[in-house]
Amino acid sequence: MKKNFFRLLIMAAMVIGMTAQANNALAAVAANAPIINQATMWYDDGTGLQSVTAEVTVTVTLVPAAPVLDCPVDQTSPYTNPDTQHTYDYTLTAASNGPDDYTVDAAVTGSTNTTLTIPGTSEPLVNLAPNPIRLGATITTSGSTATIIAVPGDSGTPNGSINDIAVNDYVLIGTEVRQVVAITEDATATNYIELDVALPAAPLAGVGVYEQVTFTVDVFSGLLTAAGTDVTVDFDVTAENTNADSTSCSATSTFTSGVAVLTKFVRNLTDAAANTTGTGGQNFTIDGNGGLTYYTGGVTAAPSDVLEYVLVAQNTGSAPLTSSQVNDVLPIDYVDFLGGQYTGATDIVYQNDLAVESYYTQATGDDNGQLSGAALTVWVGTGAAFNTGGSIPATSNVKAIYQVTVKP
Ligand SMILES: [Ca+2]
Ligand SMILES: [Ca+2]
Ligand SMILES: [Ca+2]
Repeated sequence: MKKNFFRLLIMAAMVIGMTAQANNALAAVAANAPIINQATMWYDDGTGLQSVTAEVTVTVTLVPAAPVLDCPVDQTSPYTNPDTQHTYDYTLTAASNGPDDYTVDAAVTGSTNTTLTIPGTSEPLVNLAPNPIRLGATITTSGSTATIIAVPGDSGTPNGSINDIAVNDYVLIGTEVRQVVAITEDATATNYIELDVALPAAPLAGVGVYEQVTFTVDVFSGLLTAAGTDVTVDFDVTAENTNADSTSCSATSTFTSGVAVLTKFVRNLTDAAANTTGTGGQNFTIDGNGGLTYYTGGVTAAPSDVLEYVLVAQNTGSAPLTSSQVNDVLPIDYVDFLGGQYTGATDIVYQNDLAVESYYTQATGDDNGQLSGAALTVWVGTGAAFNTGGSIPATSNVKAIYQVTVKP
């Protein structure tokens, strides 16, 4: 009699010892699993063999572990406005042996050439609801198939989930992610989780079943402070459980910046000598005429001389310039526009970034160039059309060319 009673005590002690030890290592048993031990005592009280039983149930405690966060790769795109945005994808996977609440946070850790670190500008946005989010988890017992996973009960009245793993949840088992299509709950016996697609093999006992969710984080450029220099935003995304075990991802968003430099060159086509005092000379080939030098200053002109202007729109930045157009206001008190000078009796020459020429009229609406009163407009760059500016690639230039006559 004494011996049996002693055995019961030993069993209870073993169970308690086991769970206490589990707190220091990765759990092999699911939280909330009921460990039921029953002892029986046999004796003869003179009327024959009798028995009494004693039962003790121990509920396995939660062993918290830092969640697993799959980190995205860095993103780069052209800066277009202060809310230029990158959206990053994350996967958050539970790692505790039972349900735990995870808080996801995002914060800028460093930035350059942007107002982003100034309060009131757009901080990264975590698109996860609810946040904190509860993720379920359990650990297999024996008896699984490849699609029906055997796990302990969660010691409660059936409530539509097993350790917060419910139908439609995604779970990671080994290296496989599956969706839950059905569960079978039982307060005291083995519970079952049915998967949408079979695993490669039935899991043995002791394999984690961890709920997984995906979410996105939006990262913004903030206001560019120096054109032509890229904006970089370094940020961390951190997921933390209720025990403050956390996992972080660091990433860098780069927003590239183009910068436009417009330079105006001129040459006196009538009087070559008037160009000898020119400064800032550069040679251009225009509509088949090569080798002529144009100047940024110092050119002289007499009444009735013909001048040719070359407007060079240059992108010295690292990103395309979009919506590009060149506008020039003619000094009509002194000059008259001189049309019909180019191929096909056209009025304006356009050279793209590969020096391929197009010829435009001064009329409005028929092509990418027009003269309206004193205002000359050329819509330039790749994809340009009438009234629509195009894109000038990084470190390249385009040109618009036209002629005027000095008033007599
Ligand atoms: Ca339950
Ligand atoms: Ca869940
Ligand atoms: Ca035109």
